Amino acid sequence: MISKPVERVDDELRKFLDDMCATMYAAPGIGLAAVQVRVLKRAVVIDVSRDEEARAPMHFINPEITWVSDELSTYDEGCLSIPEIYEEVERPSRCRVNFLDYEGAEQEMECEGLLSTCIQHEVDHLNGILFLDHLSRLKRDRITKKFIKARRLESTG
Ligand code: GNR
Ligand code: NI
Repeated sequence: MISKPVERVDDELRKFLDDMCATMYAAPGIGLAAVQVRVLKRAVVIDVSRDEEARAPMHFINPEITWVSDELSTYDEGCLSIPEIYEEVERPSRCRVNFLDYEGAEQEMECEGLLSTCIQHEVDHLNGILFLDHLSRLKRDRITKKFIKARRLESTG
């Protein structure tokens, strides 16, 4: 499921981005891709500030990762689309991303730390990839089985 490029950054899109932020804060999460609210647009919001008093939402429209570092780092990732599962995922430590901002202006940003991990996680969503796809087959199978079992328990009460 691949999300489609945004054609125009207008008030309607900005309203949608504001709604996405509200959903992200309510979850709560540090990032959200439009596909997670069932809209197949290449739009992402992120706030890694972790300070409820001073929110710092970032908006990434049509984000493209143009460079990644050879150096890798590992982060214990979670995903709002895969509740209650947390796994260590290895990704490039740093990356550069091109995108349109809230005003529709072209931006380039070099990211590191949690922001780098998060933007890579979100761009994956736009390309139909989940963090589970970065795990070993063994780990992924184990999680899939856990989900199947949980669903079976739900249906049998
Ligand atoms: O809230 C989230 N936390 C998180 C932690 C580590 C790496 C990525 C993330 S993103 C996640 C929210 C989400 O699912 N975004 O798609
Ligand atoms: Ni996610």
